[in-house]
Amino acid sequence: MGLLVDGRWSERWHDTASTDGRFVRSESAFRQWVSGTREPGRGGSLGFIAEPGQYHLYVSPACPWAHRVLIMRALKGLETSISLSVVHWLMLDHGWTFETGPGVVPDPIIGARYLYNIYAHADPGFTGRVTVPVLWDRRQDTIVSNESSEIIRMLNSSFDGVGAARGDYYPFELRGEIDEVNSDVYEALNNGVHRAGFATTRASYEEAVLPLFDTLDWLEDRLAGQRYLVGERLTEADIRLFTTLVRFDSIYHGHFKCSMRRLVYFPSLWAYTRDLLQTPGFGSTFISNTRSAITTRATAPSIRPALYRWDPSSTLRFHITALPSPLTRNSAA
Ligand SMILES: N[C@@H](CCC(=O)N[C@@H](CS)C(=O)NCC(=O)O)C(=O)O
Repeated sequence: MGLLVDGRWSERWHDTASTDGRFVRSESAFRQWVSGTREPGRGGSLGFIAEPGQYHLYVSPACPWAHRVLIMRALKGLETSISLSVVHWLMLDHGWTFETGPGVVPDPIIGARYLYNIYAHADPGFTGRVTVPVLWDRRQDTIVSNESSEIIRMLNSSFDGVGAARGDYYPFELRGEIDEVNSDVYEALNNGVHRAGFATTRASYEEAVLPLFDTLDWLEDRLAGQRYLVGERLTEADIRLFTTLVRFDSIYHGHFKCSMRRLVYFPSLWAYTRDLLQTPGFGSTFISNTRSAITTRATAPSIRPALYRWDPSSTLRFHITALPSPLTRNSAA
């Protein structure tokens, strides 16, 4: 576990000493944009143009941010036009690697041993965290983006003129509401599970975990009366919520101490998660040997060891006791 400093790998975990124990996520560094026209892409001067075969993705199946991208790639039928590398499930001293292991798909671009080789290839003086997902441009030999929320928007519409499947998951008329829901879900839940899991003080842990469960209550009410989060159709808001929910009971409840209640005790949220799991593009991108985890809480071999062996979980190292399920919330939980 570490980061690149001036293009050189340096082993260190997130600094929580300067943030009163809070986990503060770094901003993604590469923010160029693939567009469907010959206009220069948003946020970049190079102009990345959608072409089948030109782009490559780096993912980890354990990662909820990468999972968003895998779902959108599947929904838009882009599996053959955007190729894929999969890192080893275990992230230790060198960060994500391409060591031989179950499910690993090696790097075809430079034959990288470590994912940080890819970042350093794109920017030899790069300083920052080396994260998945990464969208790579073969033609310009560089990283387009390492920000999942933006990669899914590119996949949603930029490849429509070059063979992507029909479907708009960020429709114009729903954008305002999608953005609002995304923002609440991101803050309290998508990032909230990590803020709870990586907190190094009791106060910062509670600051994350209490709003997290309030947000689950709010979502439970909202989904009691509607099938999808926004409007009457599947949108990117559902994709973004799903990748956290589908890992909740098997990973976040125990490992990140989000243990005030299990997802199975939220009837609408639980039904929603199972409904989406059966939706094409969702279940198929959730690696098969982890599927049983959401129905039985059985071991999920490809995700759980990634977190338990790597174990930067500050809740364990800093001896923060998980908040239990208050009787007033749900006595069965
Ligand atoms: N904002 C990024 C976050 C990506 C991210 O944090 N990925 C994690 C895996 S779930 C990672 O690669 N972490 C490695 C690190 O922080 O060193 C996105 O949404 O794409």
